[in-house]
Amino acid sequence: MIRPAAMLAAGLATLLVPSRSEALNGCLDADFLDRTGRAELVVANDDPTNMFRYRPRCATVSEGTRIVFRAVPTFGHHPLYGGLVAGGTATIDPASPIGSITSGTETVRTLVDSGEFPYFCDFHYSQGMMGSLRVVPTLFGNGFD
Ligand SMILES: [Cu+2]
Repeated sequence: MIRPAAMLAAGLATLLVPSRSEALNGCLDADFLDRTGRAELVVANDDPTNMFRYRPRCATVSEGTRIVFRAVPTFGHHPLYGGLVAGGTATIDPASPIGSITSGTETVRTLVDSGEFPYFCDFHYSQGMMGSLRVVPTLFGNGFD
């Protein structure tokens, strides 16, 4: 998967924002929805026009946010893992707080520590079924609802 435009954008981001230089699982800086300051965020493949797409795909949340992962129809059809997709290869990150979700329709993970945590569907990542969550300290959150 060669995406020159994305690679160029990532390169520019490196110059401008050294601490957030890489586009993990296709999430460029501009792709991240600000969902900081909320207790909970739902991530689901519930787009009727594309069931291989997570909504939201890329989001920023505050430390301690409960992430509700939902699968349609089940995680048996869309096994989700914390980890990185790079160069067309998916690699599970055993240290990811997202872990693995391989059955049922809903699982909650609480993201306690700051960092970026990419995730993917093991069956469909090559079709773009992947995303990333950035967790930031609560102090930096804004727009508390
Ligand atoms: Cu899938």
